[in-house]
Amino acid sequence: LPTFDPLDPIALDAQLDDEERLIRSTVRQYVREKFLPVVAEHFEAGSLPDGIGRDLGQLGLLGMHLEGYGCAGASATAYGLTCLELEAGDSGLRSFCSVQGSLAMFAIHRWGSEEQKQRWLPGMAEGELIGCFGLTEPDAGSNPAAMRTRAKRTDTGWVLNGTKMWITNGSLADVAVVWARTEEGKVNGFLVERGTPGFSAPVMHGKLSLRASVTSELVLDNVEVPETNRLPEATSLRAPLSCLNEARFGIVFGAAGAARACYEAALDYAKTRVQFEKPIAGYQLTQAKLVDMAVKVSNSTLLALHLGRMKDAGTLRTEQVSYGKYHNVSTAIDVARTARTILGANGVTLEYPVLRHANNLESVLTYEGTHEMHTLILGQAITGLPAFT
Ligand code: TGC
Ligand code: FAD
Repeated sequence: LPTFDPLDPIALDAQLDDEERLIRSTVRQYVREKFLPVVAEHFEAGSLPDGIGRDLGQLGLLGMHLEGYGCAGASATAYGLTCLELEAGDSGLRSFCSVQGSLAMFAIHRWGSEEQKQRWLPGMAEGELIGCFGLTEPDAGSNPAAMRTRAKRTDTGWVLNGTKMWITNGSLADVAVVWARTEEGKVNGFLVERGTPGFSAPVMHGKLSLRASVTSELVLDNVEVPETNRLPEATSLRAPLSCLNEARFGIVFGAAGAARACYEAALDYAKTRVQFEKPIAGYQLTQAKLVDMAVKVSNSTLLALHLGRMKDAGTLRTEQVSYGKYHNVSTAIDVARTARTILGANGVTLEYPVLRHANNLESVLTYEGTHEMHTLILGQAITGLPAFT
C-alpha cells in the first residue's frame, strides 16, 4: 500500500492525471518561490507585486479554461487546481487570476463580438492587458438587479453614468467590464477603456482583509462608449451572473488551498513548538484540532475535485457551485481560526500565514455571493421555495 501522507490523508493526489499534477506543481512552485517570500510586505502595504499579471500570463494561467484567442484551453479541474495553489499563497493572488480569467475574460469570450475577442483576449491571456468586472454598486450588492448605473443610447453609441464599488483590479485595469441598465430596462455589458473621459477608478483604502489585492471604485460620469464596446450577446442579468458562476467555481478550489496552507503551517509548528517539555503536537487537545483540520481540508478538496469533474463532464449546475462555495469557504475560515490558536502569539503575526488567510477569507465569504446568498440559492433548490424577498 502507498504510505500515509499527513498532508494528503485520503490520497487525493492519486485522483489527478499527469497533466493536472504538472500544472499543480508548476503553480505551487511559483507561489512558494516567487510569491510567498514577498506576500507579507505586500499584505502590509496593501499592494500586489509588480508584474504579477505577466508572471501569471507567462505561466499560461490567465483565462486558462477558455478556448482560442491565446488561451490555454485547459480543463475546468486544471483551472480549479491552479486556483487552489494560488490561494494557498494568498486569496488576493487567486482573486487577481479569477477576476482576469473568469470574470473579465470570460465575459468577453462568452458575451463579446468577434472583434472584441480578437482585440482584448490575447493580451489579457499574456497578462499585458488587465481587466476588471464592475457589477456591485454602493446600493446594490447581493441584489445586482437593483443597479443604478444607466446606459443611454446616443446616435453613435452609449453614455454611461453611475458608480461601481469594491471592484478588484479596478485601478490596474486597461479595460473594465461594466454592467448597466438601458432605458428599456435591460442589463447590458460595456467595455470601458482606461483613459476614457469621465471614467476614473480610485483605489479604496482601509481594508483589513484581502490587503494584497487592489480594490477600487469605478466612477462613470457621462462616459461615452461606441456601440462596438457593448457586449452584443449580453441582454439580461443572466450575462453577469454566468460570469460569477465561473469565478465561484474557482473559489471552491481556492478556499481549499487557503485551508491547506493553514493546516500545513499548524502541523509544522505543532511538531516543533515545545511546551511543558514536549511538542504541543503530542497533546490530545492539539491532535484533536489537527485531525479536525486535516479532515476538513481533505473533504473540501474532495468536494472541489468532484465538482471539477462534473464541470468537465458538462453536468455541473449553478446550485452545485453554490454548494461548493457554501461549504468550502466557511470550512476554510474554521480551519484558519483553529490553526491560529495552535500558533499562539506567533499566529497573529505576518511571519506565519494563518491570520492573513483568516482575514482574507472574510472577503471570500462575502464576495461572489455572500454565504447567505448561497444558503438561499441552496434553500430554494432544496425546497422549491424562493426566500430572497
Ligand atoms: P434571477 O431571476 O434568479 O436570475 C436572472 C437570470 O440569471 C440566471 N442566473 C444565472 N445564470 C448563470 N449563473 C448563475 N449563477 C445564475 N443565477 C441566475 C437565471 O437563470 C435568469 O436567467 P433568465 O434567462 O431566466 O433571465 O435573478 P435575481 O435578480 O433574482 O438574483 C438572484 C441572486 C440573488 C441569486 C443573484 O442576484 C446573485 O447571485 N446575487 C449575488 C451577487 C454577487 O454574487 N455579486 C458578485 C459580484 S462580483 C464579485 O464579487 C467579484 S469578487 C472577485 C474576486 O476578487 O475574486
Ligand atoms: P449586502 O448585499 O448589503 O449584504 C449585507 C448582508 O446582508 C450580508 O450578510 C448579506 O448576506 C445579507 N443579506 C442581503 N440580502 C439578504 C437577504 N435577502 N436575506 C438574508 N440576508 C441578506 N464586486 C464586483 O462587482 N466586482 C469585484 O471585482 C468585486 N471585488 C470585491 C472585492 C472585495 C475585497 C470585496 C469585499 C467585495 C468585492 N465585490 C466585488 C463586491 C461583493 O460582490 C459584494 O460585497 C457582495 O456581493 C455583497 O454585497 P454588499 O457588500 O453590498 O452586501
